[in-house]
Amino acid sequence: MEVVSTVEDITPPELLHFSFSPVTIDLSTTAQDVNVTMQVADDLTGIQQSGGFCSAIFSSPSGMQYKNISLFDSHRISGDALDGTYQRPISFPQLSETGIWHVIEVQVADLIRNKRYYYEADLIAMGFPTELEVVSAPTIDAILDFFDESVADVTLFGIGPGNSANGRLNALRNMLEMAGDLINIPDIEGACTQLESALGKCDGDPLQPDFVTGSAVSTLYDMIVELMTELGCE
Ligand SMILES: [Ca+2]
Repeated sequence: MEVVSTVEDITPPELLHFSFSPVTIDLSTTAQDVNVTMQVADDLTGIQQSGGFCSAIFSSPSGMQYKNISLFDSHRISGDALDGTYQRPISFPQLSETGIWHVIEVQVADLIRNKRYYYEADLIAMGFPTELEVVSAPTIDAILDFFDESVADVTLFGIGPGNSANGRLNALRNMLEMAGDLINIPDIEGACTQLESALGKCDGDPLQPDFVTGSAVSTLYDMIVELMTELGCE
């Protein structure tokens, strides 16, 4: 009788937990950290101790921006190499793409590099979160850019009796520009007053005739409201 004893590790680790916190970040005024937590277990060799044994990739809404986070031994907050929980913050800078970012891949590997990949559908099936909402209030420059682009696209144009349409379009732009000057002083109260007036010219309220119309108006309105919220207007 021949007894062959082979001890080999041919099994990649398993992801037991994946989460991140918070699930919504606001980049209006500063960069924000998102804390990524992973619990990973392996049968024999344990988690690879260097070179990013486990990692996660966040993809921006357009797919043009990626955030890759690698978790090392030093990030283990409990357990051991055979079953441990790891946590590490990942920083999202200001001006990152806004919208819903997705965790598109989590990779885990053991000491001899047996690897396992979890894609977004796998993570969802396992009950783990994959969506991170990134929000940021628009700057006055972004609003003015949107205004000018919309005028160029003819999705925003002036309305008014007689020949007043163009004058009203320009008047609204001047209000926004003035708000920008006041923000820079800074005279936030004055800026809020200007923005409030601008809002009244594109809110669709029949009691106060709008200065502009077109398919871009609702977005313009939303951008002004977001900026006012950010400034703390009221
Ligand atoms: Ca293994």
